[in-house]
Amino acid sequence: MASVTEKEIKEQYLAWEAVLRDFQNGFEGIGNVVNEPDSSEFVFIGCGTSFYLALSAASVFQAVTGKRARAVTASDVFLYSDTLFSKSGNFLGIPISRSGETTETIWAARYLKDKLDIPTLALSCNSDSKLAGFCDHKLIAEKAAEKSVVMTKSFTSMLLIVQLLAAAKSKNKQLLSELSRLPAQGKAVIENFENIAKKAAQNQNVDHLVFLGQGPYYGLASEAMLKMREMSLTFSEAYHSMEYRHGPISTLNEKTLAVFLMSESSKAQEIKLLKEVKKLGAKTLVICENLPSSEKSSADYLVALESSLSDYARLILYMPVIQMMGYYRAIHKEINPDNPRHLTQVVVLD
Ligand code: F1P
Repeated sequence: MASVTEKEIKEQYLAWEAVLRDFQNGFEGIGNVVNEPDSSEFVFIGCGTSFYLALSAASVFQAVTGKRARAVTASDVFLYSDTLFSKSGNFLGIPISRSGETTETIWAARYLKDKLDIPTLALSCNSDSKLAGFCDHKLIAEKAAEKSVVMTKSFTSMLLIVQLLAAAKSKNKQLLSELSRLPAQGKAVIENFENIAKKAAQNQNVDHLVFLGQGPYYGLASEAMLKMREMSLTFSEAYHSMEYRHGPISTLNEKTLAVFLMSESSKAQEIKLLKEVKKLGAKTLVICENLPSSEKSSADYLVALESSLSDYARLILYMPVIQMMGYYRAIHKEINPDNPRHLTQVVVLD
C-alpha cells in the first residue's frame, strides 16, 4: 500500500500554492493581525515539530519585521511563565499546532488569555479545532492538513504563512515576490534531489546523523533531527553549526553523517567546519544555495538548490530533502514511516 507520508512529502508544493492563493485572497484574519496595535513582542509557541517551527518562525519574523520575536515550548508558558513574560511587555502569543488539539498548546493559549491577558493568534491546519476556536485570531493552512502521524507539509506550509505574515507586516515586496516562487522551486527540488536523499539516507555505513544550521536554519536542523528519529528511529542530533565544535563533535566517528543546512550568511564559517568534520572521518551532506567548486570535494552528497532566493525566503526548500531522507531510511530499515513507534498524531493529556 502506498505510504501517505510519502505522498504528503512529495505533494507539499501544492499546499504551498494553496497558502499563497489564500494569502492573495486576503487570508482570513491576516488583515487583523497585520494591523494589530503594535505588539512589542511576538511569542511563537508549540510542541514537537510545531516548537521547532516556532524557532525558525521567530527568527525569520524578527529579522524581516524588526520586531522582537522568540520561540517557547507550550509547556513553559503555563509552567514557567515568570521566566518568559514581563509585566510591562505588550505581547502577541502565536500558538502553533497542526491539529489544534494538542493539550499543552491549548493550555498555553488559555493561560495567556485567562491569566496574563495576552491576545492570541492560532496558526494551524484545522480551523474547527479547539485552539482555532479559542484564540482571538487564526491563520489556517487548510490544504496542509495531514493523514500521516509525522508532520511534513504542515511544517513547511505553516512556516510559509509566517514568512508571508512578516513580509506583509513589513511591506517587503521583494520578499513577497520571492515567496511566490517557492511552489515551483519546491516541485523541482523534490524531482531533482530525491535520489540524493535516498542514497544519503540508505548509506549502510551511517548510524548517526548530525544536523547543523545557524539562525532560522537551526529550527530546520532541529526538525530534521526529529524527522529522522520519528520516521527511521535513527540516533540524530541538531546544533547551531558553530556550536558543534564546543563538545558535541566528540562523538563524531566514521559512521556519522553530518548534514549542513548551509545558508549564505553563515556559509564561510560553515565551509570551514565542513572541512574539519570531513577530515575527522564523518560523511557529509551539504544542502545550500550553491557551493564553490573548490569546496565540492568536501561534500559526499550535495544538494545545490540554486534558487536565487534570499536566506529568509529559501528556508522551506531544504525540508523536502530531509523528509525524503527520513522516509527512505525508514523503508530501508523496514520500518513503516506512516506508523512511528510510540507516537500518535496528537498528544492529549488529562
Ligand atoms: C505536535 C506533535 C508533533 C509530533 C507528534 C505529536 O502536534 O508534537 O510534532 O510529530 O505527532 O504531536 P501539533 O500540536 O502540531 O498538532
